[in-house]
Amino acid sequence: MALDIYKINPEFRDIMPKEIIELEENATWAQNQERPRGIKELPETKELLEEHSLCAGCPEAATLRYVLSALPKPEDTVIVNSTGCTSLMFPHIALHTVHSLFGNQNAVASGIKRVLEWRFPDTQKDVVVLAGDGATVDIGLDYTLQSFFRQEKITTICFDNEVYANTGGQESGMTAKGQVFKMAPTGKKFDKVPMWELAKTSGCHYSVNMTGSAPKAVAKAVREAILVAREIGPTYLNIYTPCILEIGLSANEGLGEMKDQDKDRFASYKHVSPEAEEYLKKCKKEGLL
Ligand SMILES: Cc1ncc(C[n+]2csc(CCOP(=O)(O)OP(=O)(O)O)c2C)c(N)n1
Ligand code: SF4
Ligand SMILES: [Mg+2]
Repeated sequence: MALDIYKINPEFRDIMPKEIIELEENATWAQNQERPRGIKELPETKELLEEHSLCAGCPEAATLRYVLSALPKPEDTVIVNSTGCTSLMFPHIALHTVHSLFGNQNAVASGIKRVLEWRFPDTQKDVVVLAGDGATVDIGLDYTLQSFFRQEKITTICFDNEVYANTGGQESGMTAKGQVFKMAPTGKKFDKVPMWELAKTSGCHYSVNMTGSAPKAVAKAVREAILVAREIGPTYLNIYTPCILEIGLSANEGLGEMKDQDKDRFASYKHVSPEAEEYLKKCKKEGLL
């Protein structure tokens, strides 16, 4: 049983911190366990991420919670991260995570996926990359695309805040044309790279562009992307999680910004290959979706 990974040794139970006991007793784990798992359970169950050191109200933190709540099999999932604001949450996630050198995340994830398939041929292990736009589309673009070209069975999630936030506001390929940042004072000179389209052209079987405004929509995309990656090939999610600090919004304004962009630059884009579509129908019949 995969959940045994988190069973506390009875001899140590009375000295365990309350948080660890709660994690064993109240977290939602895989779908086929007694307790159901999904976005609806999020308000009532122990979360896999409860604390973080991001700015108050940062949409990345809320969206990561939705992502974690939607993993089909969290105890058998490895999440690969890269340096950036997202990496400030990773030490607090109660799952297997790997921090890779900035930009290398898709190469590292590809290796991990291959080794896991070889080491655990009878267990489904999901490998998910979660990194910022600077890591995914700028400095790591080569590795991102190569993993798509090679049809690595991994899911790549880009938290697109359209800036190098963690290093104080440089423009990235995902920054919108004309945008001025502290360290891009003359404004971006060319258009935002449509990474979701590039993902499709480069071999992704499932590619979505969306914002983090709607928890259920994020959860659905995450689950579909991971299931397709298991059986068919690489999948990509581009999720707008604005850096409220760099665009001058206050802590309670991130959601409104995402909602505004749902109708504008992040109006929903979804590509599903014919093979992936067939497979998702099968998953639905089997109750995996
Ligand atoms: C190899 C390497 N190059 C550069 C850096 C510096 N660095 C740290 S975070 C970061 C920006 C991250 O931007 P992004 O991936 O968009 O994530 P965000 O902080 O915006 O969430 C950079 C350039 C580093 N840590 N390691
Ligand atoms: S700098 Fe921006 S992306 Fe980073 S934690 Fe703060 S609001 Fe979030
Ligand atoms: Mg960024």
